[in-house]
Amino acid sequence: PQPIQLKDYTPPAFLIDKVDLTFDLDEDHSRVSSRLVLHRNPDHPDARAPLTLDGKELTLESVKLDGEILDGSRYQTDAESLTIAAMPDNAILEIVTVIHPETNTSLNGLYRSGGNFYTQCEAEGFRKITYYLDRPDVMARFTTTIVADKNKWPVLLSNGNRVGEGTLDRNRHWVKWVDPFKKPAYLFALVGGKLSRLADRYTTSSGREVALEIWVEPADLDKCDHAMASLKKSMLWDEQRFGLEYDLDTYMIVAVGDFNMGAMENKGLNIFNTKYVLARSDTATDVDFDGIEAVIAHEYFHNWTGNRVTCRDWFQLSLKEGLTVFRDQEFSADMGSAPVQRIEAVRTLRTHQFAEDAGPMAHPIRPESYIEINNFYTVTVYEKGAEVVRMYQTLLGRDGFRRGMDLYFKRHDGQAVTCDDFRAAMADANDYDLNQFARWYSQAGTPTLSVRGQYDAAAASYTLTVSQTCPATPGQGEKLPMHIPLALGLLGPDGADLPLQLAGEQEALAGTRVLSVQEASQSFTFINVPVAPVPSLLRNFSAPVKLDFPYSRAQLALQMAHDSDAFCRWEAGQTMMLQDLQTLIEAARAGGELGLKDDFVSAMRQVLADDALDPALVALMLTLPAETYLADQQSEIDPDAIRAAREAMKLGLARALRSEFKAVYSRLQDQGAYRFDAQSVARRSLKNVALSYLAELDEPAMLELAEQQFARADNMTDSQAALTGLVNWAEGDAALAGFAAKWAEEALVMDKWFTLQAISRRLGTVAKVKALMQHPAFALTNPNKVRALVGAFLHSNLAGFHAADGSGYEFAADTILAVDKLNPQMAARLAGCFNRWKKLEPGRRAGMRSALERVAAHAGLSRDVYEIVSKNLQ
Ligand code: B3K
Ligand code: ZN
Repeated sequence: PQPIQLKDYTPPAFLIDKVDLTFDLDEDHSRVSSRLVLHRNPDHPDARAPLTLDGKELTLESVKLDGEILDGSRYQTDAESLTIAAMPDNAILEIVTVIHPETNTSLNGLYRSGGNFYTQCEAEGFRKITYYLDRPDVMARFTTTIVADKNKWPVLLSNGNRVGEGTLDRNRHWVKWVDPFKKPAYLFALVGGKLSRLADRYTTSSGREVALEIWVEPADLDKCDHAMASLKKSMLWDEQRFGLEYDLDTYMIVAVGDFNMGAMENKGLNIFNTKYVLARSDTATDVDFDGIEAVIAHEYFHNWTGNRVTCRDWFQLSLKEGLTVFRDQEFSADMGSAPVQRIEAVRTLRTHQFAEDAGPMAHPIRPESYIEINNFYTVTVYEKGAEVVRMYQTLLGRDGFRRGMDLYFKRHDGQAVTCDDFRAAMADANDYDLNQFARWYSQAGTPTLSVRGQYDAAAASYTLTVSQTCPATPGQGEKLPMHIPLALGLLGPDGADLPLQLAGEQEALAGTRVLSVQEASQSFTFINVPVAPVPSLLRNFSAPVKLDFPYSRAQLALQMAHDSDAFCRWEAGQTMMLQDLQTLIEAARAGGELGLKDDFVSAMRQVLADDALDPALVALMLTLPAETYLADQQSEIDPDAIRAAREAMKLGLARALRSEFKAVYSRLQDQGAYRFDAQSVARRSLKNVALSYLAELDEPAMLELAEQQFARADNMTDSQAALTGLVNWAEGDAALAGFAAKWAEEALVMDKWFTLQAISRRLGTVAKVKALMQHPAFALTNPNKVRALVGAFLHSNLAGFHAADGSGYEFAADTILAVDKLNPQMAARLAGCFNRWKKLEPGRRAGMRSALERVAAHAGLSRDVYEIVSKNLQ
């Protein structure tokens, strides 16, 4: 397969004004009739260019041009397209194709799930429905008529407004939908089936009445309230923060159990993974509730950032995704605790995106080439993309950012545009030079910011020297300096913020300020600094970089206890924790003692005793970094040493702070029934972190705590936390069995049951995972199940996956190949488990290499998996 290049972009030869679709849905095939009104694009360089429509896995029945049936000599087809060479400048093209949703296991295009019909068209799924110009810069007005059996598929939905319905012979009925907004094909959606609806209403700030509908399988109707509440909050927030209102009379969300990702922002008809809609306190955890709120918001926000203004081509994906993730992060910060949200976002970025940036798939947030676009829905495009958007706001201020957004919509509403258009709107609205900032879009890799401080007591000045470097990434050896906002404060000996005054400034300002770092190396001098300060750097994580500053242990402890910036406070703890984990990893490799340092233990004790701190922040400060993140800090990865070190730290803290953890655990026992609000969530999170430490102690009394919590819990957060503590011990078996019996009918709860075992240090072995794949609740065709069991094992169980005998690698290769036959997108996600292979110790490295080579050599590999394994082997 040949890569597609950004530099090869050309405008489409034709544009489509209007498309009328008729779907005739049935059990063993479906027929799609399409009528396109097209005209030649004056912006295309060749005024006589042929019309080439995209199409895949379609059975063509007929082609009509301006009313005349074309015989086979007038057009050509191949596996991916239909071409008509002699095309008038204006034309009406009618095409009939037959497709097979009932055998479509890729979950891309039109497919079946639980008897119902659903679509997924982003990025290039529409071409599996009918021949079309399946590219985001072709925007058309869609009309959709759906015909189907009345009893089997009573509910028929598509984008826009329902304008008609009726009955036909043979017990069939039809429904017609018109979407008044022009849109690219990737935003098309259709749903047909037996579904129940939760209905509500919303009145926009300008008085538009919007009908809100959440459609689910009838048995799930009692799990939609949180999603509906989240939708209403999102609608209000976007009006208040960005002045953006909803624009149709109906907003529909449909939940489906077979879905490749989280959710999809189709115009007026979002289709969601059930995981991001369904929640009841006994089936969903606090993390699930948060996730639903965030994903509902994300898809809703896409209506403006993505749908009203869309991408010119798929290289611009971060234009809509980075921006929309930033918007959902800001929303979540306003709904709950802003510092907690920020720290969690940073943790995700560091654990997953920094790893991507350091591996064979490293790419800038605007990639320059791809083989399969679905492989580029990445943490880089999404989460690093959101960090880049956040940096505009950090540099321009909230009001400046809003001015930029307003100008962006004023200029580009209804258009398909590029990341440069967004940057230009930000620059022009604020008269701010963002030329150097463009490098964030073109350079891959995580920059390191090295900062050194020099205090001059005689001059009462403090000079920070800031230098930046960025490691080479595949295909990008040379890197130029980036434009980096560095937010900082200076702490006095008591940990309080000192006033900040740069040389040349008239006044000192209290608190945080943002330095604009643009050179490879540059200095900033603060004056009137009365004492040698401790710099509080990269406040609120003001840029997606690695920070290098030689903090002493005492300075870290001071920041942990006093920094006014919650992120820096957490970060200081993480830095100390990482230093000590590194020492433990080295000791484990050398077969030495695995003891904890006293200053670390007392700093942690102080955190635990600090009643003034938000319990959620305390919980985060006590949470150890993931094994995979520790792996990424090593020059050569030894999975067993990493696991041993991490467990030694957990057990060491549990022993040293046993009574503190017990006290916290008892203090935070819930009074009364479950509530989902920031305060209750925070209390539960700290209580359950305390339990997770106590459950490390090999003491019957501690396991009893977990058993009691498991038996009494009235909510899934507490139930899952207790079970997590138990599964590492033999005592967990009974609990696991009870859990499976109780929740056999709840697919999303069974996913948790699979994951717990996949990542358990006791159960998470290759043999156990293989056995679980035979469980009746498991299905290789269902992405949630594959992610819950196989994905969790390959991606989150470092020592299990990297079993020294190589069995994990053989299992990964076999499973990737099996899934690839069914669902290439899903298989490619699993194949990412090899991305670290070059950094493993030599024995495992050889095992990974041969598994990778076996996958690469397999005949009939999808483009998706081919791209991942070939880039790994380069
Ligand atoms: N835009 C979709 C993702 C589509 C993924 C295609 N493989 C969901 C989202 O980001 O909101
Ligand atoms: Zn998105």
